[in-house]
Amino acid sequence: MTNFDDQMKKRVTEIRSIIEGYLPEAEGFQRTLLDALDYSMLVGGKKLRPLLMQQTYAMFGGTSGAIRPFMAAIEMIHTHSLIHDDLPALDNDEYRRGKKTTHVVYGEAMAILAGDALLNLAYETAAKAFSEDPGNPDVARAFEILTRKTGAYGMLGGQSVDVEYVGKPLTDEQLYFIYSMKTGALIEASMMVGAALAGASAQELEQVEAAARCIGMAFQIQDDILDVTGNQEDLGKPVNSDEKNQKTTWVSVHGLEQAREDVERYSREAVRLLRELPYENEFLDELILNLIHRTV
Ligand code: GRG
Repeated sequence: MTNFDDQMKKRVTEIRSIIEGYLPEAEGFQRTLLDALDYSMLVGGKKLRPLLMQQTYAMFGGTSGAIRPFMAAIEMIHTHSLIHDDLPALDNDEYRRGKKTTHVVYGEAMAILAGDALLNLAYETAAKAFSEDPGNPDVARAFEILTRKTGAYGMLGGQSVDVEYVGKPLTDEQLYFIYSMKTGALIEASMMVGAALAGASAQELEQVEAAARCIGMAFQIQDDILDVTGNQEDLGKPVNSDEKNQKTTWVSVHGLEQAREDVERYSREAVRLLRELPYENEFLDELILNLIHRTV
């Protein structure tokens, strides 16, 4: 195992325990809802977004515990999006993170409610950062970024266009819009929250946003590639889902070879943009470049 793999394992384990600390006990009359919520959060996943947030925060010299509730919150928002994305009304998928999806285990109505509850819990959790670091104006800056990038001008905006154009051709501009919003926005939020909370300037935040957008593009294009070339056992979710759902993807428009080149180009561009900043984080650079070859 390389030094990078070792560090990665250690950090993901640490992130899992941070997240667990913010999850509610499944008790009370609403126990089934809380159970569904815990199931979805604890079932697996790479924890990439909290990791990117933590590493960007560290790169900008952040040291406060206020990053922890934000790390848990971004994973809650991400998991909410997966629960809802898997629903019969959207992708209708039965497996996610190697386990049955939330609607298969708990029923469709409970999965809708668990997704909604998780989104609310995310903001409730992020708000705890205000008491972790009282009087720090960067907490409010980070909070605003998190809320904006998740909604109609971020992830949900992108997803809405994705849904609207099912089975229809897309222009390059529309495809870029969908990818940079539905997938890119949460990665932008992760890294920008880290940078903002550590006191980054407006100009530095823009640079982080541009780098994160490239990571988001690379990540989604690789997701398209794996949907065609991967297998369910490794991915923990069904393959050929895009074809089944009549989705126009980067691979269906540009072909596999071009898609692979674009993943590499976007990833290298992200690292180049980060290296222009007067800070350094070797682990973060390596993490981004490793995503080019990810198989899960
Ligand atoms: C509110 C009805 C309703 C729907 C929300 C916004 C949304 C649906 C879905 C988000 C869009 C989405 C699922 C984009 C795909 C992004 C992506 C590649 C997710 C997989 O992320 P990984 O690989 O997953 O990091 P793990 O399981 O490792 O956390």
